[in-house]
Amino acid sequence: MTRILLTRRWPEAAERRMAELGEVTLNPGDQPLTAAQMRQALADYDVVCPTVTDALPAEVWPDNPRVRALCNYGVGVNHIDLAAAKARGVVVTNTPDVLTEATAEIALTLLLMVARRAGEGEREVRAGAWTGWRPTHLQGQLMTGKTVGVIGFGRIGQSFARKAHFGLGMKVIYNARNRASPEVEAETGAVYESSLDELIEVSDAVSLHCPGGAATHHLIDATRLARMKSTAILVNTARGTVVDEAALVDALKAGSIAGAGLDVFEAEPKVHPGLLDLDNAVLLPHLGSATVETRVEMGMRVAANLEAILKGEAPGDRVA
Ligand code: 8YV
Repeated sequence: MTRILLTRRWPEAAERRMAELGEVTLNPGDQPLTAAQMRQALADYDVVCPTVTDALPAEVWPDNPRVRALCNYGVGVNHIDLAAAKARGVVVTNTPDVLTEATAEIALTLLLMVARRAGEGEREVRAGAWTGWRPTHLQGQLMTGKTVGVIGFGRIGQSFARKAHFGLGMKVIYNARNRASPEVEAETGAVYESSLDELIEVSDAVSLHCPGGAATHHLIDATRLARMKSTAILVNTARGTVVDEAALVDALKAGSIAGAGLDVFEAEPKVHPGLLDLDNAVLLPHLGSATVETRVEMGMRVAANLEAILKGEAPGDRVA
């Protein structure tokens, strides 16, 4: 019987589906594995299904791993050293597509929350500090008709562009390693900008949709933050490491940008203490894919990948 480990709690329907594929070990306490527990898991199981909270660097691998597949629950795989897995003949899969809309929705949520000062307003009401309507109260910025710069133009970046352009009437420009096809540009309403710095300078809001990892580490640093308009908003639903969090705190404090909406952080679940005091930052606990439908579908996608692997077929979402 194939020994399968789910490192965290999954929605019940998805856990049941995984149990049809082998002898499944669940994590009812939902505590993240330590590095030592992960090393042991790689030695004891045929299949490990990690999440973003499981670090899998080269050093964690035991000498004689039993694991043949890492079926990640999530699309981002920056927490897994893919070369180290590959070197050991281990197949790695992820769960694209099913979380695209949910993550794009969270980016839009953050954009509007920051622009319309929704976090501040909510805190004020709950604190009993609201003194009533007045013309000068908590004036934010209209996003309709403004320019949003999208950095990274995969499925989530494209979905966000569509929602911002066709939903909010925003002008969308994007920068990515590869320019999208004319069909995709037409269908998303997005215009390619070959210069990242130019995109950053002209945008009223910048939304990050690139992968994490070394190639994008601190892509948004103090210099790029300084290039942004003083009225601009930064939204990060990608990976915390894409933004230099300390530099962002400085920029927000100095008012060199207007605000930031963050769903991801450099050292999750730790949040830079400077961010906690800032009214112009909206902070969410990595909720990008957190809808009931999406989290079940992510599990089903893992199951589909694993089923293919167990049959000796190529899994749909192989990343290594
Ligand atoms: C997931 C995400 O919930 O899929 C991703 O890459 O960032 C999240 O939406 C998380 O990664 C689960 O592993």
